[in-house]
Amino acid sequence: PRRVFSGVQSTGNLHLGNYLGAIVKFVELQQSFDCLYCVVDLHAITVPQDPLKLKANTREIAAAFIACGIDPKKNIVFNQSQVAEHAELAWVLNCVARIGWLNRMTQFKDKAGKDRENASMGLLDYPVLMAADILIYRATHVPVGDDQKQHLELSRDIAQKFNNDFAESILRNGFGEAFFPLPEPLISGPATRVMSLRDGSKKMSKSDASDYSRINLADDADQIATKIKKAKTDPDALPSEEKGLEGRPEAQNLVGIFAALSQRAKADVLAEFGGANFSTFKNALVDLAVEKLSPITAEMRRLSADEAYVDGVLRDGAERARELARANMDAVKDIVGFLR
Ligand code: AQP
Repeated sequence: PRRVFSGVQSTGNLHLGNYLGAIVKFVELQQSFDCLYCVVDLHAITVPQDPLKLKANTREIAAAFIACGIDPKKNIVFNQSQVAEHAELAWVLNCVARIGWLNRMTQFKDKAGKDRENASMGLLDYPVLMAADILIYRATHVPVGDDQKQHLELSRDIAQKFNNDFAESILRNGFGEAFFPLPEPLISGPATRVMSLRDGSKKMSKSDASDYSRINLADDADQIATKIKKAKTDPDALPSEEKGLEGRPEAQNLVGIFAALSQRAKADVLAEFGGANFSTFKNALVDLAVEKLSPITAEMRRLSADEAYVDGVLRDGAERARELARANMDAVKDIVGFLR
């Protein structure tokens, strides 16, 4: 069966990149797949988190999922730490993955910075836990932003190596040729990598020190307008064809955002705005962004305030997730040779 899994870390400042790169896809996919959408709080603590804020951030992401249109009855919406099998499978996969594979991960290199010896073990192990998140449900499809492509490839390598290492036992236990499907990344559309509004060479990020670098889903209309109007651009007018965006990262980014928000192709947006200067285009983008994001922001605020409701959704989702996870973990135990 086709099954979707994806996660968002509960690290605060959920932004337009997370929305267009991931959450919009989550909403589309619920029509044709069984989907699990997870607030990955175990991943969040790979860098230090304030315990009180972590809980609030977990609720905020769950509220954002629902506010964006994810139906928590139709799909499974939960937070990772409530389903112990994620960490349990991660241990087994740690013994499958190779240290060299993890040392090559660019996100680890970026986040660990120069003082690598002092990064948490968890930060290095982040992609293995991500593989466990996906594989514990034997998910087949994973919608993510472009920055997660390398981690998804690693998940496939880990699944493949597990299938190879335990091939005989998998067969003996009645699972045929392979136990884990190789999960397919779903990365598509005009905004798979939304860039910082201050620097077209850096991705829009939760942790950027400048709040002007990103549009947060919690921003109000005035903040959205100010940030878009202050966004870095070059002095030229917009081109009328896509190839005119080459070498103009900021223009590329704003046109991509416009296209994604209006569900149009970039070429189509440029056919309309080619020759216009940035102030005209930015005004149109402000109107569009406010129109699309304001209802989400309002609903997110309303839901975030209702802790009992959000906690109930996550508890219910965790119960349903646990049932699937437990059956697969039992199978993994049999395959690996653990007595139970
Ligand atoms: N700029 C982006 N453009 C498109 N997609 C993005 N995603 C993140 N940033 C962009 C996608 O959002 C999903 C959830 O990501 P996450 O919870 O791992 O968030 P993150 O990548 O940690 O977010 P940041 O902003 O990048 O945090 P820091 O500042 O810690 O580096 C994923 O599918 C991701 O691809």
